[in-house]
Amino acid sequence: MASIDSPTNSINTALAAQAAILSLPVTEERRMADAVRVLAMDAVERAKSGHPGMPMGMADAATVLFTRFLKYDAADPRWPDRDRFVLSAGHGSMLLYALLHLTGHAGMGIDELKNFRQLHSPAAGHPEYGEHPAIEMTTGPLGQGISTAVGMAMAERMLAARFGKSLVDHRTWVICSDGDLQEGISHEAAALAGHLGLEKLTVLWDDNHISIDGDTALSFSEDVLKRFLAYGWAVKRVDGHDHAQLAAAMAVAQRSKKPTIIACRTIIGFSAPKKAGTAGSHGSPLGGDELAAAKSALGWNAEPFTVPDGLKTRWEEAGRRSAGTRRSWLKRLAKHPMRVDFERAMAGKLPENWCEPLNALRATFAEEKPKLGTRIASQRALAALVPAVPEMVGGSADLTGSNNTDVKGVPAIGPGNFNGRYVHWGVREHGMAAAMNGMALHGGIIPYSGTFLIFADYLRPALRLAALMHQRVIHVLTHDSIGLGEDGPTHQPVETLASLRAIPNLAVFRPADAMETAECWELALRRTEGPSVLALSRQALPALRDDAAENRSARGGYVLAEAEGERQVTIIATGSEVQLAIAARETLAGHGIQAAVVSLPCWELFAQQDEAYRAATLGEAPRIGIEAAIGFGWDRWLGARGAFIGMKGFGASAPAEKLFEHFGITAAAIVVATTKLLGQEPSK
Ligand SMILES: Cc1ncc(C[n+]2csc(CCOP(=O)(O)OP(=O)(O)O)c2C)c(N)n1
Ligand SMILES: [Mg+2]
Repeated sequence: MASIDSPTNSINTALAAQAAILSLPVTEERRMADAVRVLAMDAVERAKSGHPGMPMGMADAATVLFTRFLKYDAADPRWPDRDRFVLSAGHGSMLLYALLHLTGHAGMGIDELKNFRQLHSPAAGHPEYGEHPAIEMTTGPLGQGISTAVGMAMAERMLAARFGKSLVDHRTWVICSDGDLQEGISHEAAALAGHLGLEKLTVLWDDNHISIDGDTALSFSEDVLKRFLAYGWAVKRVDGHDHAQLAAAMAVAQRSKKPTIIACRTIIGFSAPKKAGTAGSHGSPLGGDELAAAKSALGWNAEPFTVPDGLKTRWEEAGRRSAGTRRSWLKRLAKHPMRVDFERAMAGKLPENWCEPLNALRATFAEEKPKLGTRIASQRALAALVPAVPEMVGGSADLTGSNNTDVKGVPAIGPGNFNGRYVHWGVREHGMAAAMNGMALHGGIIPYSGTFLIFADYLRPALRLAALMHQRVIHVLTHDSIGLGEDGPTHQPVETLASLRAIPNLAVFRPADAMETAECWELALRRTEGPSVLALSRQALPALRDDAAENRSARGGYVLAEAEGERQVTIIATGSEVQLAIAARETLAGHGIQAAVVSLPCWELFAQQDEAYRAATLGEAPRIGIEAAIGFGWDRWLGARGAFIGMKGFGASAPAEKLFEHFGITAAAIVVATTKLLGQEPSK
């Protein structure tokens, strides 16, 4: 298809190229691709919204992949050794739904396609994880899919190293678009994939030269394949409508010793006589006339939402292509000495007695009452957990020594070596978080990360997706306030906690001492329904607890120190400020004011407690909140008669103690605020 590559890339060139392709003899496989095209056109037309262009353009590549290369069995979409397929360009969701329908997956019948984009349909606007078992992940935010796939490919290599090739030997395939490759996250992830040599990862790039604003030349002029070559990838360029070329390139990718990207030069909206090759086909229905003309150009006569029997049969055969491979795998699994461990790991179940070493550590903390930065306490927790939970894989975005995420004797993976349980992610927070999602989605791995809390902003979109997809990923985010000191306001989070607490289904833990840190680690690991953040201090914090019997953080908040007698005030604090609340309580008692201190390490868990528990914990006395962060969200706990002590703007560069003084986040400030709130001078 030389003509389409003319530098002008005009609509005329695209239409001429399209006419040339359409004049070729029609093969059965082309017909199979046409079935994908027309289902996409029909569903978008019926929904009166959606993105027909991408499925129409990539139908050929996807058909070659799903009929000749992808290892899957429509009868069991969760088969652990299936190839993973990620539709990174999630707007092209109808491509995926059409493929699942045609290959005979249960739960994606023609009625589901007719309900594309309607409430409760598994065929949602963008692919949503959990809506159908064959949807490997939620996509739509461009760049996330390809980057998450890197994590899936890493997980495959690491599990193959642990369980052997007879149980784990599959590939990861991605279809991505121009937008995916423009997004920075994909650069991070692709660089890492090249560095690690993830040879079983293949990306099919829908190189259609079109995005929403028009020709990609408006903003996209680098030589993408040269860039990937420089990352250490194998690269290929094919006519994305030529099945033989596509198949040859995929076969080469299967043998490659490097990750492979195949630029599939396509025509967006292929077959639409007016809209093909234009942004007009990207994100809206073709319209009745154009749709009819597209079908006629393809020689497609069937009624809407109907696929001629012969074609449907061929597709269903493709959906069963690997059924025998799956049966052999099941036999191998049944006899495998590691079967029980493999099944447990893939099911996300923790090993028996996994918590014992952590309980022992908590007993030690109760006994020794160590004064530790909670990041150091976290490292002690990891030293107890990581040997006990073989699925845990740690890492840091180049801050291992600061995040304290490493465990002695636990090796890191590296290029070509996946026999390790630690990842040096490099300074790639966003890519790290997406790849961690991929590891969790793949199954068999519980990933935890490290970076500074402030750089949560560099990974937020992936964290948000983890929350949306209910994935257990754990982010160890240290240096959690002005308490980090001299590095100054660029490094001091002030709004970060509030912004993370605003993400639904994310648990944000901010433990106050070593004991709470160990408790929060236990809770994060038990939390199978979503991601957790551990916000940890750089500075050392005194031990506030000497009881280890109960995990008191489990209720999200609890009375750490009750008032002597009737409560006159309740001081609520998190993390490093709980010690200030305790100090203020003592001073206030000296003034004859009886204060209770509530530690609130996890708002989300506290909010889930019953009303009676929350009411009893928070009490009826006036409340003071203290946290070295902005007060956004605190009114939720403080009630009408509350006061908040915290940050009002950015921090500054100075030793930590000076900063707490300077910003008035002190025990003395709590005392002043209390007396003001109670309308009384402290009695002498
Ligand atoms: C992070 C992100 N930014 C913006 C969008 C909105 N959006 C959806 S598709 C698209 C670009 C379309 O171009 P391309 O990726 O080449 O897809 P094609 O039109 O070729 O199917 C944009 C900007 C998005 N989905 N994700
Ligand atoms: Mg494009």
